Amino acid sequence: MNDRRVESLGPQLQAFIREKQALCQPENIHICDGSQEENEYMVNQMIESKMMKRLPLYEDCFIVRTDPADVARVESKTFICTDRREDTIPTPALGVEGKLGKWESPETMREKLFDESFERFPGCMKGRTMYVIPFCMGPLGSPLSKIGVQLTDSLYVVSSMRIMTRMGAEVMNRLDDNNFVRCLHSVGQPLPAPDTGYVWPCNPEKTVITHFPATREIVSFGSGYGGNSLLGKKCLALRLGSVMARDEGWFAEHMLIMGITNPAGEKRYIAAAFPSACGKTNLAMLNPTLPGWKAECVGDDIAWMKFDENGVLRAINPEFGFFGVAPGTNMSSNPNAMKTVTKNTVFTNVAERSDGGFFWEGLEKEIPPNVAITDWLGNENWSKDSGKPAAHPNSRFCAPIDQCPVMDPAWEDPAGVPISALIFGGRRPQGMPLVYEAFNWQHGVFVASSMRSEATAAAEHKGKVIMHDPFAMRPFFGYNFANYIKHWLSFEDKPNLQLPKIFHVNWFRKGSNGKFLWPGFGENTRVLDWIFRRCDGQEDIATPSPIGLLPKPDALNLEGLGKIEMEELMSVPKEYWLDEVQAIRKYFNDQLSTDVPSQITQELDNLEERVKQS
Ligand code: GTP
Ligand code: SPV
Ligand code: MN
Repeated sequence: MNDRRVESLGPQLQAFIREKQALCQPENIHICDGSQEENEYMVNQMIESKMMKRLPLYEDCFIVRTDPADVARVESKTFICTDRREDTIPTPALGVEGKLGKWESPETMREKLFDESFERFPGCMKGRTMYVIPFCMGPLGSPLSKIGVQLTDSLYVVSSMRIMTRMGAEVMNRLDDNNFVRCLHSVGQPLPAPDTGYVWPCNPEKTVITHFPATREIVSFGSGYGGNSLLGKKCLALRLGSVMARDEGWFAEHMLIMGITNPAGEKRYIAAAFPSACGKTNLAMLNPTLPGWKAECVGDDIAWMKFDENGVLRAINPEFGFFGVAPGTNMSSNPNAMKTVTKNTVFTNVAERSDGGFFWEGLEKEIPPNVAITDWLGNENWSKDSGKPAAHPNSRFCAPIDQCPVMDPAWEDPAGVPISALIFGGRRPQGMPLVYEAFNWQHGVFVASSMRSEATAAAEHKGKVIMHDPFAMRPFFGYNFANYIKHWLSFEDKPNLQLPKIFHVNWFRKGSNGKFLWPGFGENTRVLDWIFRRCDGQEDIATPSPIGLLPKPDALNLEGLGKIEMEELMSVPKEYWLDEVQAIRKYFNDQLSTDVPSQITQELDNLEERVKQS
């Protein structure tokens, strides 16, 4: 079936499809055109098979429940495959386990993926259809964009890729047969599926997510969820993206992009990197609480950035949709997300209401009384007395980006938007002030390299440990982190670049009562206001501290806020920072050993000296 259409494709793409068809042995091949009719047909198939359910309260919204064994990205099963190990991961100190990615040789990994004896790809699509998805990361025709083709046996993946990327016939027309990223994905479960009790095919025991930078290939087996299966996102846009960025002199980062306009009508764009589930979507769609300010969204998860011929750093959002964390989203924390997700949206692992609506933690005050709730596992009459969450903590909405009411007018500009500031941050319950500015580019790269954050449900980590997550990229580096730091540092030496200022923020500091010291969300405008004024060159609002430049005591606009414990929120406790310096030093020594760039060691020594002197 569909043979005539395959034969009309370019020889390289044809060869790719034929080779994988012979390997996976699907029943059919379907080349996706991305049309509305095609999507309706697929949605109906998913509804018929009971994998998907309509949420009748909204327009074309659907709910999907996964197998509880397949609910998040799996870092422990994610590999980058290069001939030389040191191209992919730093060499840790003797006896230390490397935590900056996983490496395998291409030969060994190909055997594990494609050899019969490992029971992965050979015959894995028997009884299923192989869908061919041409997709573009970035605006069609932008010099910064990249085209990929994903083969998959998951209808959920096709439908989600249609939301998350520019996908279909128009991309196929523009595809350069000699230059596309080859992506292969299977849920890893031929039909008839074994009865797991869930209508969600997957194969957790055999799951692997693999990347082959040399041949620009991605191969993913066994998981249908998010970053494991929507291969344009973390796999292409970040892991292979960071390799392409290194080779071609740009940046592929885990960053939101937004525009902010002050009451005088001046506008600046910023990009901000926070680890998974640490506030990118919320900041990207910010509803400013300060009068006269405007915030507009360009992207909420990934930024591709390149200096233009005038030395201005320009950013595009390679995505076309939001795959956002549901819990915590409500009309007061993120009204713009709430407005975005009431049509054409697929919800995964949220809870369902008896009136045909959705529910998750944080919506308690926004649902009608007396509705019954079915939790994400399908248990009816959920009650919070059960002590278990109704929605999985990593449950997500997948929604078209242009439905967001605050998209920036330039969000699809093929040239990208000009970036004035780069912001890094994580969940730091202690010790880390609300905001500080790096002294210069090299210090900023050090600050980003030594970032830490409390673990979240976006990956398989247990508990709330404070983990190192440099650049918020730990799960997404496509090559050796030591070389990644050097790539960032190298821009300081290039002539005529307008290097953005670098900042660090922390919305998550807690007081002695265990409560957040800062109200966050829309009130974060007050921090952006300070950052904006620093970018404008205002000198008298910052004061040096051992860790960087802090706002002067009255420099943050706190008008109209209730009582804030500013001293506690902004303090830089000496004992805490001496420990922090030790932790960072140990991390670099353990994880990068002799590969630590000398500038980073220098910055760390300087930091230690300044803290000791304080
Ligand atoms: P990924 O999509 O996983 O990359 O994550 P993200 O960085 O986009 O995370 P998101 O914005 O969805 O953050 C989700 C969590 O952060 C929710 O639990 C929010 O309630 C919480 N959060 C976001 N902004 C703030 C804030 O300003 N203050 C506080 N206290 N919590 C926040
Ligand atoms: C993240 O975990 O950082 C995400 C969600 O943005 S996923 O695409 O599942 O990786
Ligand atoms: Mn993310």
